[in-house]
Amino acid sequence: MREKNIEAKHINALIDEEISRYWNIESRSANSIQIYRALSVVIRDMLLKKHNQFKNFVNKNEQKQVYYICMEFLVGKSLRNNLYNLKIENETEIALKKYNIKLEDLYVIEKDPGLGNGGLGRLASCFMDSLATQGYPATGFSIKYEFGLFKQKIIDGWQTELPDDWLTTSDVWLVAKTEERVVVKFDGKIREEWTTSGLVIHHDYPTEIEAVPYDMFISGYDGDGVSLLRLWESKSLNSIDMNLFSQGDYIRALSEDSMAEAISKVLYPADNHYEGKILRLKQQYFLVSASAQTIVKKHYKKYKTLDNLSDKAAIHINDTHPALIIPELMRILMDDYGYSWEKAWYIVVNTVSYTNHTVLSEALETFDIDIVKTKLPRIFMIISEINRRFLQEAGSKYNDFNKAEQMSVFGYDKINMANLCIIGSHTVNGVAKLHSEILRRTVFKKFYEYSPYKFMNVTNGITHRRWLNQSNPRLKNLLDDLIGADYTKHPSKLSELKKYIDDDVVLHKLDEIKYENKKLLAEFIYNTYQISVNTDSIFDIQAKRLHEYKRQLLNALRIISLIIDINEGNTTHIKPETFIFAAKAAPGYYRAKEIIQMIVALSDYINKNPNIKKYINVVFVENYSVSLAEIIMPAGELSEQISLAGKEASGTGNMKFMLNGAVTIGTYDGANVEIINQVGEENFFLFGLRDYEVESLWKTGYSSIHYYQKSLKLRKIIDFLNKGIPSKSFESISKYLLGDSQVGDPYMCFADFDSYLDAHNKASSVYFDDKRKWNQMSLVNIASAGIFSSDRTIKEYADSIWNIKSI
Ligand code: H2P
Repeated sequence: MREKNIEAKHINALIDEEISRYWNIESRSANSIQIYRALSVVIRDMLLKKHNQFKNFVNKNEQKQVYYICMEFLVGKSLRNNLYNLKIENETEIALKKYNIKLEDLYVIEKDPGLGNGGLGRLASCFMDSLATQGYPATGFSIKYEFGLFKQKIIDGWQTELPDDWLTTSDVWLVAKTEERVVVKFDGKIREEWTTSGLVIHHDYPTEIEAVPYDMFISGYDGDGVSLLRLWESKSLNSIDMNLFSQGDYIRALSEDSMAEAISKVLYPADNHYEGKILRLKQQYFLVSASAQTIVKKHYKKYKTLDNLSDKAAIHINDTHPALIIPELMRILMDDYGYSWEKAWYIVVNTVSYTNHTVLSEALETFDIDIVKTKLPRIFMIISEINRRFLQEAGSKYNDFNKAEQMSVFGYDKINMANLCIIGSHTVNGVAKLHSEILRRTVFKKFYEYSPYKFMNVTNGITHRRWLNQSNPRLKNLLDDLIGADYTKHPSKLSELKKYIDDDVVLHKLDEIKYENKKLLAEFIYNTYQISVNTDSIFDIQAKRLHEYKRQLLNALRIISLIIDINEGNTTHIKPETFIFAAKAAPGYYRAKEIIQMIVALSDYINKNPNIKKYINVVFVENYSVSLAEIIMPAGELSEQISLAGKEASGTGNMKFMLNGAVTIGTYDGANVEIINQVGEENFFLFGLRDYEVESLWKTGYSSIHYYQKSLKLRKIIDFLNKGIPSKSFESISKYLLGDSQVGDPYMCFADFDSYLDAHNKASSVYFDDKRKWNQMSLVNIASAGIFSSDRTIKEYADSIWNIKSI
């Protein structure tokens, strides 16, 4: 179903009207930016209208809806996605002829809103698409960071961070709803008083900040659903101190203003240590308070009670970042609506659910007790009471208060947000089977023993409509021809491709498509970096956040080993291979930045050495983003998913690559495990330790030196690093690997090195000696990817966690 009755001439009329209204000119003389803005406004308003109809229907039927709260939403560009989902790309392309411009020219104008670090934020955005497409009523809440995550530029080999001013073009997708702003309060003192009507809490709030909503609409594909993403902007309420201003002290008069507005300035990079981060705490409370107030107000207005909140609203907290919504809802219910603790608690727990996305201790957020106490005194009081009651209950149940204490929200001087989330939610889920099992077995063991019924798994997914249909049009066309376009809404139908497993024509076509996509990526690389890559080589890609556990370093060590072999003339086993990396490192994460520096140095070295470049090449693509991923994924042949087993919660890049026909080289980790289940071990290059082997190796004492001494290759690699690439020494990395003051090689690259090389050898012998088999492997991967569509993921959340129905 195409968007009803939209023809090119309607689109023209609407664009013309916008152009004349905004710029008071004839559309024929408008430039491409004006046309981009006008068209985007036209589409945005179409979605707004459609969303209103959808909302009215949901309201009329008193349907339950989900509120997805997340500090990150990596939405990617909107124009193409919306035109595609509304099925009016062709009509728009025709309409644009009038202005002598192509859609592609408009797509490049739009800037990627970088409102996320990586998988977490992109997952949230895929969910908005799948919710809308399947007709589930949904609102996402986040912050309108003025500068999303930084723009990455490599200067002299080192990652440099620049501000990312995405709003200069993408602001057009936002609709300000100033009239729906709310006030968020910080600081102050609390005074309790017993009166005849019970305990009364007096509270003064010296700091009041306004949260102004900006709405973005995310279309569903071929249906009536439209998701709403509401982004909050912080504004100072007392934006100017008139006293100071009139005394001529302009700067001080404005300083409160800029402090308040700092809340929605930038997105915190992942992997920064959060302790003591007052701004981060303020951002989190700002998001949840504004969102909770809105949800409650809307509900109360409609139902005149909050007793049935959990019947009509499912509030999902994505990772611990929005954990404060639990005490905030308690505050609103008790202080603003007069609920008793017991009744309020019942409502809150039955409304809230929580997803955990990591087992890494540094990412399991904690906040200093003192900071929370000063900044959010009432919230602190409520958290303390939640904890007191919980420990009381658990202590009595166990008849052991010390045992209960192990689940406390409070550490020595910290508040443990994950514990708060588990206590205050009705369901807790991990994001892949293995991850959920590890949560139950290790990180959340005590809680699992206490309330096993709360824990479940929902394996992540990606929207194949963006990651295949839109970003890989050649593959989409082939699939449409072979199996029909039904898979677009019913991704499990991708499996029908399997019947072509022995069809040489189809296998050849898949090969051609991959080659064309590789050419596009090669062109991009050449145009951007003047590096030419061999399109007949295997494209081996690792694209994800840079983190030690994801082991870009392991990949780089293999590259060094190949360079050493080539330099020694030992080339019989070496096949043409292009290594492509794309990754941002958190600005304060020195080791990650050093690994980028090393990869860039390898790239420079190879590009100056024709003898090495004959065989292999390395490219580091800067500023990884959703849009870049859309060029990279379709071109991937070997997908590097090589985290240390037990560390990657799920991964979603692994799903995007397989959907586009790449074969994975990977460890038994995260969703890789489920990919193997789908494709079979024969269509996956598996290597490395299993998670339980990693655990037991830690327990018995991991010694990288042991592997180093046994392996001539590793010894040569360390010599190479110490000598320098070509003159810059990477001795600090060799020290890191061998152990200096700490345990060497904490993510066990050495332990997995030999098996990693074996897996690569297997991959290259299939690719270069039996291309037909490789193409079959690729086909099986595409055909098995349906289960990793976020449509399936969302259906599981809807049925088993949120209990919401699609319209
Ligand atoms: C994280 C996890 C991934 C997971 C993703 C979404 C935090 O993303 O590490 O394993 O797939 O959430 O659940 P990332 O590392 O890409 O930032």
